Amino acid sequence: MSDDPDDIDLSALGDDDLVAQMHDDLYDGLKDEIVEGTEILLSRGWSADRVLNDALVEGMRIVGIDFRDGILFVPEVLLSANSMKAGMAILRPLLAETGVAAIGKVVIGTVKGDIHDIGKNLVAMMLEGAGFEVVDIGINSDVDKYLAALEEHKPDILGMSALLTTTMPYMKVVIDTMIEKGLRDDYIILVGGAPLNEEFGTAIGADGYCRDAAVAAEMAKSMVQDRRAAAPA
Ligand code: B1M
Repeated sequence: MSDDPDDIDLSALGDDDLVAQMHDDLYDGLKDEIVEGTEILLSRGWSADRVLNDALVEGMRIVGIDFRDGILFVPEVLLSANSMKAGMAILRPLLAETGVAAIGKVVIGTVKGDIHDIGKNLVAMMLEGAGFEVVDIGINSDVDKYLAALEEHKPDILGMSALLTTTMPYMKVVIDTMIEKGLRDDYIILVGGAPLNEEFGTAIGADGYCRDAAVAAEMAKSMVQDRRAAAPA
């Protein structure tokens, strides 16, 4: 806490006011305050996923609305995104704390032309929390990058993320290339991202569309189990 009299003492706020203040701080891109708020909520016994959903994801949803409406612009949203990432970095080990052997492996990346990675990172964290080993190949991933990662890591699942209506069709390019190379059926393919829906997932030939990170973790678990159960002994 600084000595500036205008500074708010976050630790003096009740839970609801602190969460509301964190939404404002995320909006204003105040990374240190988001880190502090995250730590305070955890120290008050909040679970990591409650902090994530109520304080961070909800705050980012508000940022998204004003970005859409032209009230916030790219530099401001980048500051918000960096603040969100700083909060997520504190939560990551807590969400991944399952202590069980990996139940499967996932390669995940954001598609070519798309640099949005907050949702993908969240999905990766939830998958780790569900017991998966996750190989994150990052943003702006072209088909060669996906194929190289599949070849190198031999995962059970390929996960693809897209946040733009202009980049989501690239998921089909990756799947079609896998079909051409005879690789498609070796992997479970899950897709997600705000502009997608179930119909799109089916149309491009994915095995599943995941509305959010919790759905991704559930779907990944059940699909890997089903596939193993169906495999010849
Ligand atoms: Co971007 N952006 N952005 N942006 N941005 C959106 C997506 C947009 C909807 C904003 C808006 O207009 N309302 C809009 C897209 C419109 C459209 O395509 N129809 C948009 C635009 C237009 C742009 C630019 C073109 C702006 C510009 O330059 N003029 C530009 C594009 C850059 C590029 O990619 N080439 C751009 C840039 C940026 C920033 C760099 C400033 C920043 C990204 C920072 C970063 O990610 N490191 C940014 C941000 C932050 C957003 C919004 C505000 C927030 C996205 C986010 O992080 N959401 C976003 C508005 C919005 O979505 N409300 C917006 C929080 C996150 C937890 O949710 O990503 O949906 P989400 O992930 C969820 C699910 O979708 C799902 O689970 C996640 C967790 O629950 N999921 C998966 C996601 N991926 C999955 C993969 C899976 C499974 C589930 O695999 C198995």
